Formats: sequence, C-alpha cells, structure tokens
Amino acid sequence: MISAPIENALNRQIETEARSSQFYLAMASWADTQGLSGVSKFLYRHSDEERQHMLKLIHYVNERGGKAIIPQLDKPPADFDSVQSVFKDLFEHEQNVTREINDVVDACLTEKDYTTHNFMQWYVSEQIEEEAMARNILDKLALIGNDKGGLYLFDRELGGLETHGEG
Ligand code: OFO
Repeated sequence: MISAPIENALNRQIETEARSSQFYLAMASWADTQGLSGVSKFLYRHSDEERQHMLKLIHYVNERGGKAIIPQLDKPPADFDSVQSVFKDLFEHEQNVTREINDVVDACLTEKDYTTHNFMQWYVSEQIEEEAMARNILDKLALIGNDKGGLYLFDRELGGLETHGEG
C-alpha cells in the first residue's frame, strides 16, 4: 500500500507524462504540416511512448492500493518556429521531467517506500536516454544550420530512428 504523499507524487508524475505525450503530439502534428515526415513520425512515436510511461504509472498506483487520477491538460501550442525550436523545447521539457522524477525519488526516500523507489529507477534511466537523445539531435541540427539538403537528410534519418523506452 502506498502512502498519501507517494500517491500524490505519482499522480503528479502521471500528469507530467500525459503533458509530455500531448506536447509531443502537438509537435508531431505541426511537423506533419511542414512536410517533415521523418520528424513527424519520430515525434508521433515519442508521444506514444510518453503515453506508455503514463499508463505504467497509472497501473502501478492502482495496483498498490492508491487511486490514479486522470489529469486535465492545457492546450499545447499549435505552431512552432522551426525544427530547431521544437527540439530545443523538447530538450528543456525533458530536463524538467528529470527534475520531477528526482522529486518523486526524494519523496520515496523520505517515506521509506523502497518498493516505489525501485519502480522509479526505470524512469531514472529512461531520462538519461531521453536527454542524451535530445542533446544528440540538437547537436546535429546545429551542424546543419540553414542547409536545406542537410535538413532533408536529417528528416529521413529521424524517421528511421528508434525513440526510447516503451514502458
Ligand atoms: Fe516520459 O520520458 Fe520523456 O518525458
């Protein structure tokens, strides 16, 4: 059975994962309208994965005697300035997610909930992968700059790239 502080912390994390999924879905749909089919495919997949991260938490909370709350979400942006700004936003968003995951881990230690602490380790390693991936993509985009041919190849490559971490 999880304690109330842990239940609340996990419910906040459910909302964060739902927000990530919604945010990346907005990015994917925007990329779709810009002819960036590879980028869009990558982001649709990433959005699906965030939904899996959310579901994994929902199941855990309910299995451990808590009650998962399905959150209401703000409307994400409909437009983005550029592919660069999309991935800059994504990277910043993931860094915030990492901080939030660390807060849940902190709460587990305070509450001496080692079962949830163990469960959260999957999310801790997932964040390492996600931040590394976003940083990698930003580095590539910095190299490409305004080169249209480079962007074309980048789009193709991203369409075939694996995202990370299906729950
Ligand atoms: Fe759920 O890993 Fe990104 O946010």
